[in-house]
Amino acid sequence: VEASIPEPQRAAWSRNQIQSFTDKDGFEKEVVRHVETTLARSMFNCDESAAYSATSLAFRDRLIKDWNKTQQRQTYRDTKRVYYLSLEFLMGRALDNAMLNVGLKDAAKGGLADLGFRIEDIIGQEHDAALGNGGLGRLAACFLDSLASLNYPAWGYGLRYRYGIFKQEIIDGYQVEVPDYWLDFNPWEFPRHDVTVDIQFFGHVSKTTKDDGKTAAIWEGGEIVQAVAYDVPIPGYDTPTTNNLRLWSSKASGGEFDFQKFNNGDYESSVAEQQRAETISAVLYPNDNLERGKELRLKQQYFWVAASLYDIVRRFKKSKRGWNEFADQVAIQLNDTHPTLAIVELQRILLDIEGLEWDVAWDIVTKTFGYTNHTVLPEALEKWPVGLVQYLLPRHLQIIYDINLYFLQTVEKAFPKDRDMLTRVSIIEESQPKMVRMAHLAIVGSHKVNGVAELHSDLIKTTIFKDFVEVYGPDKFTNVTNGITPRRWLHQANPRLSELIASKCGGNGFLKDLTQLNRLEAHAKDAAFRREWAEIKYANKVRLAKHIKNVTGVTVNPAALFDVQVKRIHEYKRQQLNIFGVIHRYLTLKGMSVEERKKQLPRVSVFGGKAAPGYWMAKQIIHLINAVGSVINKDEEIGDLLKVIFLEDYNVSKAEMICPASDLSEHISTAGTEASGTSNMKFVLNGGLIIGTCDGANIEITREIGESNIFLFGNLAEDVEDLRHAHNYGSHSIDSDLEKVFGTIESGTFGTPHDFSAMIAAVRHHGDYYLVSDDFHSYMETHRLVDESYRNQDEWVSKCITSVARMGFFSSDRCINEYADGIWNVEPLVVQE
Ligand code: F55
Repeated sequence: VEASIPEPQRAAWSRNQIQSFTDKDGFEKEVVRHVETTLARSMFNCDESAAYSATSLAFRDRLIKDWNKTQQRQTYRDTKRVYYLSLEFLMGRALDNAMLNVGLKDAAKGGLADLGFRIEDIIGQEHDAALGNGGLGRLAACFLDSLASLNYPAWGYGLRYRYGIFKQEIIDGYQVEVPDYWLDFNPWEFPRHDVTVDIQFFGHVSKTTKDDGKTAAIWEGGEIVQAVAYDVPIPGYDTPTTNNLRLWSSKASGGEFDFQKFNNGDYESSVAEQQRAETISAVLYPNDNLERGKELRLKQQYFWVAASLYDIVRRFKKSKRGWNEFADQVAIQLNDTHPTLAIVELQRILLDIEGLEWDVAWDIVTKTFGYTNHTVLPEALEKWPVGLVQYLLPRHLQIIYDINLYFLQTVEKAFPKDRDMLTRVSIIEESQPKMVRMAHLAIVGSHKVNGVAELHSDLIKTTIFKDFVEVYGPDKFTNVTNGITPRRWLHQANPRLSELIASKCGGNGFLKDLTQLNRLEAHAKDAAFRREWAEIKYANKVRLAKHIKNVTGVTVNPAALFDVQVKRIHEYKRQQLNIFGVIHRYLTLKGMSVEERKKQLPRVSVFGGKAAPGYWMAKQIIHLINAVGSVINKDEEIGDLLKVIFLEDYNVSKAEMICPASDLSEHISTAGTEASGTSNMKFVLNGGLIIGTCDGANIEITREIGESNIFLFGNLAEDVEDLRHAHNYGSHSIDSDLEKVFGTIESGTFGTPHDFSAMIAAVRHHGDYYLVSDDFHSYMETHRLVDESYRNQDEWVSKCITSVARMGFFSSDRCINEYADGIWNVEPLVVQE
């Protein structure tokens, strides 16, 4: 019950909010206050960790005001909201981002200096929020930044994992996984113990007859787990809009313990139940582009989806509108198929709880949802055994069957004699055991389906979802090419470059309208500007070199060409192609006279990325990279000419250091396999060139920056099928240079050859599915072009500047505006301050 306080009194309180700091002195006072009161410590023994905590708390206070106002404004204006449902939000650190977005980083820098700290050290204290695997999770985080920066009324919904993606250690060249417990001190989340939802699992369905004579389904029995909301403020850049990311945490229902059991003396099983409930949000599944069909994963999905929908529906109901207006007020985007049960859950709410007719409900559902696909790899497409769904969510399975029935009826009308068509598009796969195909359900339940880069969006229309294009027509399928936020990936990661760019682009406007980068183009030919540009790149390389020395003990020459491939380790991303290429380079150098060697360009090959713990081949690739590094890095004949570094525990905050330090980055997936890629965008935006295949967003990057500014190589997506066929059925001989590489590995140069035999066999004997041998020659030739190009530094730097000038398209702001226009039909909420 709310206390009845007169409205004018409330308004007065609301106006008279706590004043937050606006300058250095105000910031210092706040830090001291937090150290001495919130943290109950003395300024005399305030270490970096305490300074981080106090600084974060000061900025957190600063955000709360705008956050509350934003929520009030959105409620008051009552406009359509966007809900972004994602099982992953790979946020990275929050403090630096918050300081930059509210425009008070300089104040904090000065204040911390007065207190005896360097701001970089304080920022470095923060633990990454790593609630994601890779590209998909980081995309969700970039989208939140853009949604807030562009003033869209938007919420993110996710799971509050106790353990994010594991921490990677490299021990004797092998990956070892260590749990990432990140919640010890997290000032960026606000527990909402009053915002809870009871989530039901298991049980059974019975039928009742309602007053009007119609039958209704009742889902009863089973068990209840409680979802508790934790809210994270998402500040926009240079705007008061501060949106909300709501993460759900699981808890046993009925509070701390089941008191009935407790009172019956069954203390242990009451604690056990508590722990079982908490398991649901305990850990992020560490697989990228692989679905393993675990029961707990399905529980996670339903738990999160049901809590989110309950919350969304509750908010809608407060507006006192009719259901016919639901889709005008609510847009829900499904980040891949992981939240697809939301479609079924909304239909269940409308049908079973709100009592709407099936067709009326279904119309609302399909108008509400949009689905984004992120992969065509078959092993990543989600399918759940019908039996498992039946057991966990009996009512949902019935609804899925009904959705499928009505859908197949319409297909049959359109394609009367095509039984194969029905089998192919069915939501249920008639296999042993039967499976629910989540992508099919997501397509049928959404009004738009999008891919994440042009090639990928074309591929889904012509391959995995071809039949659905026939059923629905082509307009249901669309493309929204991915983007990245220039705030984090340029301004925050590379402050000096950002400043240099601002000096030529008429200020910081480019951070909100990235197309303004085109003003740089005129300066690519300016020698003085190029010198400044190159000097910044060099300083960034020095910083990375220091980090490399710190963590690996290897000294690298910052004047060498830094060649970087950092991303999840996966055969389709072809880190094996890269390391085979490195071995080939090594053999070539070894075969040279001392005189010849002197003419060669020094290189540092940097690798980084995690392998899914159960992905054996990916772990072998990591082992080979480390084995090669440990031989080459101590070969005195080679010295600075070639170094091979594996940086352990690649994550968002390391990416912020690595991207600005690369000369060349590698995006070399087998054509047609990488849906988009987003690190390609980050590297180019930071003034590095890329070597890549005609895949994903590489193609659009090429179109934007020009063919002469990118090193493309390899076979095209359209040739992949024939090439694979040739490996399996034709006569196919493997590139002789690649055979030399294999021979060297097999001779024991990099340790026990047996350790690497499976990687070689995959190419030689198992059909070379990822076409490493087909692309090896053109890859090596293209690396030769890179070397040649890098020798002409003026031209190289010109290419870098021109490329950056043409990267405006790849802002996630452009991308979010396309979703808002073409899929969500929402508009920004103009802020009048
Ligand atoms: C995680 C879990 C499952 Cl079950 C399936 C996939 C993933 C995952 O992490 N996928 C992923 O990161 N996909 C990537 O999405 C990016 C953003 O759209 C793309 O750029 C990238 O090409 C794609 O691989």
